[in-house]
Amino acid sequence: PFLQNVFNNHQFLHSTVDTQFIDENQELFNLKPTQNRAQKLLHYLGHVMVNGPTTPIPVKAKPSSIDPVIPPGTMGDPPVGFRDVLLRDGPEGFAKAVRAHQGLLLMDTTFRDAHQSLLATRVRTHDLKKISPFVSHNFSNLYSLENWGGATFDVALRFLSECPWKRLQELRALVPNVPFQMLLRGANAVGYTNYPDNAVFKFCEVAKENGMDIFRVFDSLNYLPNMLLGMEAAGAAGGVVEAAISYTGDVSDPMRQKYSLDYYVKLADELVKAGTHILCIKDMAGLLKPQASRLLIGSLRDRFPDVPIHVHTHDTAGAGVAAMLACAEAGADVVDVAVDSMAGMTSQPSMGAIVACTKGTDLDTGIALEKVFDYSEYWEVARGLYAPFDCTATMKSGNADVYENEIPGGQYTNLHFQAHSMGLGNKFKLVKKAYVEANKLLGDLIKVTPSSKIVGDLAQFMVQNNLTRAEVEERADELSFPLSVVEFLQGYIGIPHGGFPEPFRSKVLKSLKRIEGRPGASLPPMDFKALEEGLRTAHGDDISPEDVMSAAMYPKVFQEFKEFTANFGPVDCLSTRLFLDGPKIAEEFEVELERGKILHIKALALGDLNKAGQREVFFELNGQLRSVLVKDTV
Ligand code: 3PY
Ligand code: ZN
Repeated sequence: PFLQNVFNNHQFLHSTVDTQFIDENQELFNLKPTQNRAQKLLHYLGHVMVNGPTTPIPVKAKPSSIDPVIPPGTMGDPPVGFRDVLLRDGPEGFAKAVRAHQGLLLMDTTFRDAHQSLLATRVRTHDLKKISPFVSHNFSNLYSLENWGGATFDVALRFLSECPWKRLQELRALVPNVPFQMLLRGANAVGYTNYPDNAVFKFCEVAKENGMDIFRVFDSLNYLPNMLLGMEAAGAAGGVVEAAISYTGDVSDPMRQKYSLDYYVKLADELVKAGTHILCIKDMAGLLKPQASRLLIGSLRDRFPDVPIHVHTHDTAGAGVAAMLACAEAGADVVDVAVDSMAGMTSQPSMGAIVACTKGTDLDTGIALEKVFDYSEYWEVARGLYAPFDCTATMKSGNADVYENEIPGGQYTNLHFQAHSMGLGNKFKLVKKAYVEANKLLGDLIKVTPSSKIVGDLAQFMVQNNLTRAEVEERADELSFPLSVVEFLQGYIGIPHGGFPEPFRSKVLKSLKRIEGRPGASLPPMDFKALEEGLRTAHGDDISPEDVMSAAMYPKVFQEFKEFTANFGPVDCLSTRLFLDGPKIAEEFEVELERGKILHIKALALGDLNKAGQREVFFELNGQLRSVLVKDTV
């Protein structure tokens, strides 16, 4: 029977009622939860049909209408993997097993860094979930699957209207055997600035409870006190601690001595002394050439025979495979790769290439190449859904100029997008040159989130104001620098190797406050009780510990996320094309609201603009006519 409620009451929909209507028609407000959710979903679809995507689109391209096919090979229980070792033997036992393993181990970055680097971090849980059982069954011998942290936390909430914690929970349920790995920005957690210590600790605790295993901890200045804080937080949560040294410069170039072999080895000494389970070299820009790899990894291998070494790189210049093979030959236990169709350029080097090149050698990965092909085909098609975010719309190749500008993978893509969207597509070189100059002005920094953003902000400032490095230095006391640059000089993210640039710093700061030592040490602890109470007051009682953590990291973004879901409900059940573009008129489709609850929807028509600037959008929902009124904001 056709259920009468406010959502299909004509009078109500056309706003011809006053508040008395509620008193007189109480029965219309008896909504079942799923009915309510279904109506919200129609509201979302109607909204997208009228106003276009709810997330900013950098490229004028439509999501592909071809859906990826899940390859076969997911029957029965998945084979035992390294996560089983971790659960049985703990982090130390896991580290021992990794070190003792014969052959090269891989971390797959497809679920995190690959799409952060190529697709503006926009890959949705929906598409990750679909391929997860295949990964669990066919890639059970991975060291880990990197699927969380970095920019994914922020982007999920801000641009995909998804809860990042739910992503973690759902993937965990689908992949019980492969360790999950996240990128933790040390004292910056998954944000862009230092948080109070208790927020970092709590963040790791909740992440571990939700299924995270390995915490790759770095600091954007390699500032040891910040790194130690992140390591302690990950360790206290019971996670595997993977301390990561961010790599810049070129240890094989005797002319580049600020970040010398000795610098890295000494830092590694400190991290090993602090008890890291795994030691990582994080080459975020892809600067590690084969010769430098042999020197650096060879030295670390000799010095720490028992510590597993893990290497991360990006393929921006095109030498990623060569570098990772050199690292493996020099004694690295694990290297990072992305599946072929999500690899290359500013992403990680290709999984298929590494698997094929090591096949039959001492470094054999034990991964079946045919499975890599299947996995790659899924992503090749899935990638088409993200055409509006794909860097290949404008970026056609990698570029060895990264050895000069040292721009991290994800940022390289972002800056490229930005230059094109500002009509400076033919001036990207200028932006990159400014980045080099900005870096020199700031004293030659390690550049990775958030220090890379600070260098990028200064570079943009120089391009916009047509300033050379000499001019900026000379006029430092009178220019209005971006806030991020000023705060960096104040010490808000820590102290760079070699100290702050003088006299530049003093000229910019004048009498502004300077933070001594580790910034988090002087921040008051976060009051989680008060935060939770505030959230309950604002959004009702349905607030989880995970929500509290989201609000702790990104208060405004979380609030907007809650407002979004109050209006539209969760939208992660929609396919990516429907999420981005909505249905075409007369299109019929199914949406699984939750397990077993399937909605059959047909988009019927889009009404004319009414006097209030709204349009009525008509659907058929499980055979019944429904409509929603949507404000036309285009
Ligand atoms: C991040 O911090 O998100 C990074 O990927 C740094 O390399
Ligand atoms: Zn990276």
